[in-house]
Amino acid sequence: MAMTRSFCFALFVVVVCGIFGQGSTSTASLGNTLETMKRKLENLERGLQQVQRSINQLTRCQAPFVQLGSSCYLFSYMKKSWSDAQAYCRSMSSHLATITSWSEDKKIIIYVQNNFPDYFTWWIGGNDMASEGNWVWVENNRRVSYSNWGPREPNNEDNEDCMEIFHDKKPEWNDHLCHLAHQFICEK
Ligand SMILES: [Ca+2]
Ligand SMILES: [Ca+2]
Ligand SMILES: [Ca+2]
Repeated sequence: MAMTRSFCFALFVVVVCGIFGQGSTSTASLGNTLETMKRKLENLERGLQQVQRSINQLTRCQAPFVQLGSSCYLFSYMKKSWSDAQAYCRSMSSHLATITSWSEDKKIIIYVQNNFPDYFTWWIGGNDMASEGNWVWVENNRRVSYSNWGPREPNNEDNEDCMEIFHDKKPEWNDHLCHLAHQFICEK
């Protein structure tokens, strides 16, 4: 009888240990599965964000804007004063173009030469309205560092405070009278 009791006790221990042992294995396995699913969800979320960025990029630059390199421009056939041109650009969620490198300048020059050979003047975003001789971009009020002024420009003749690309023999920058109506280039 004593032996039967010992045997039963041993059996009980084996069964209980088995149940609890299996339980901890299942818990660990569930934890691993959840961890894997979490990683997959995180990857999926990153993928979706990437797709969203690509969609934003594609829809950001639609006609009448054109993509040149990493920026998006509108070359306007309309003629407006510099301030009206900037207001128009703003109404199109953009600003008069900020040209910050020869690489960007060259892309714009080539585009203008190829597509608008008969258009000679284009307002862009530089101006020295606030302080004579201190040229800033209207987009962000940052100082103009890269520049492509023509010979003896800017000359502030009759108080010229607005920047244009003057496309004669070769396209260069000139300061001109802000109230004059010119074509213009918006950027976003
Ligand atoms: Ca720019
Ligand atoms: Ca000036
Ligand atoms: Ca000038």
